[in-house]
Amino acid sequence: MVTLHGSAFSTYTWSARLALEEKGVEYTLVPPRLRAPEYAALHPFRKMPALEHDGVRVFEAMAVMRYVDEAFAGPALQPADAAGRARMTQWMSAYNDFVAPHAVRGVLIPRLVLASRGVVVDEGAVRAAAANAREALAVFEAALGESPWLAGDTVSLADLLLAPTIVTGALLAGEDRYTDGLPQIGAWLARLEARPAYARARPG
Ligand SMILES: N[C@@H](CCC(=O)N[C@@H](CS)C(=O)NCC(=O)O)C(=O)O
Repeated sequence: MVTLHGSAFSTYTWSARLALEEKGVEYTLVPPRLRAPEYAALHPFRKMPALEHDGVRVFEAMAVMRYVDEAFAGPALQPADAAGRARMTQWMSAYNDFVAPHAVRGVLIPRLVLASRGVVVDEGAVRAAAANAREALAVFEAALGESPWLAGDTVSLADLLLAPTIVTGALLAGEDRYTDGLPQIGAWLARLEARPAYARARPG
């Protein structure tokens, strides 16, 4: 029995769901009670996603996704060789450090979450974050000009980590759209969207 604590709006939760769907794992998605005292036992930093499976608890998207790939049967989502695996981890780490802080925390959360709660958004900060996200994504764009997937010839956890941020960014307008002018990323996303797991994991 697998329980994933996370919300539909969360890009990191969506990435974990993509991994679960690619593996064909049945799971229950539970809205997280981030502020509840007991949630600290699932995720001491009170974020999502967090996963529970037969007494195992894992937090942090990257760890959750690796666990899903390694604990269950189904197609491997990590390269078997050391170089390929390092390449996958490199792109996951680069996503966490250079894309997510700008794209997710700097643009998506202010525009799609905070604004709907009536919080006044700092326009200059969002513009700067979108520009930073665009600059970081140009590096991913160049990599995807060299190989169909971030870690090489096969889809991996790195692709599943990045995808929700690209799909959600494309919903934005004007200067917020950090996804414009990235044709290799567009073609890569079309490849990912054609996979059956993608449709099953897509929120709403
Ligand atoms: N380092 C964490 C980041 C997770 C994260 O930032 N999750 C966001 C949603 S995408 C969250 O929990 N936001 C709720 C909050 O901060 O209150 C991971 O990789 O899982």
